[in-house]
Amino acid sequence: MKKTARILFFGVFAALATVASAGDITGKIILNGAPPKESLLPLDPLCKQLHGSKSATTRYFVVGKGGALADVFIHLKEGVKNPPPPSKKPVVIDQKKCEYLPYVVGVQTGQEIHVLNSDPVLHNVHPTPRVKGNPEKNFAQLPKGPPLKFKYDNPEIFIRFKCDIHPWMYAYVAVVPHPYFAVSGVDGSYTIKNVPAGKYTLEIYHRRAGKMEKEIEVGASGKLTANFTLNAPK
Ligand SMILES: [Cu+2]
Repeated sequence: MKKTARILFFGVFAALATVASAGDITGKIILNGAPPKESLLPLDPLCKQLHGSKSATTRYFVVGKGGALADVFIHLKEGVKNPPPPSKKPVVIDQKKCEYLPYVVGVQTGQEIHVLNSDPVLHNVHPTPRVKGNPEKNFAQLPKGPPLKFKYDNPEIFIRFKCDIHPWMYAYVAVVPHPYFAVSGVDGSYTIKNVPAGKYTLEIYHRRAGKMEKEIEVGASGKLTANFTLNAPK
């Protein structure tokens, strides 16, 4: 085989091997038992106006059909080797009707978080990390003002983002050192894409229902299902 042909041959082989050695992890998170009742948000008149006739409640347990549990952070706690660099695409959190949307997000260390203000009211964005080296910051943000940008170099689950003007406004950001994470949707399901073959500890973390973990192995054939059931607090 000529040298160029050989390089091409091995190039194609390597590309195929790369494709074949990564898989998606999918699953569903169920809450077992009835969640505690949510509380009404103590909206001020301006924020109340944005909600119209609808009231707003805390979002401690967002539960759908059959106990499907949203806002669970799922990530590979152990076993990731040589993670790729963080995506240049920021994770976006918006402020709408004086609430953070989404309530829970994941981000890779070094990846930017952009906080928008779609409201016609002033907010301030005040993350309060507890891990050393993750800076506490506090910025006012004008109505429909430019995005505020944040970035964390150290893993931390969760960093609380709050608004000091509206003391009911919270969002929770999970920072991990790789891109293999997801947050469950309103149907309780999640997908972590393109996980390299290998053995891992998969952890799920819901702020109120707690944590669980499973040892998993992503094989060369890809596709792995990992479902979890968390118990509602008594
Ligand atoms: Cu606010």
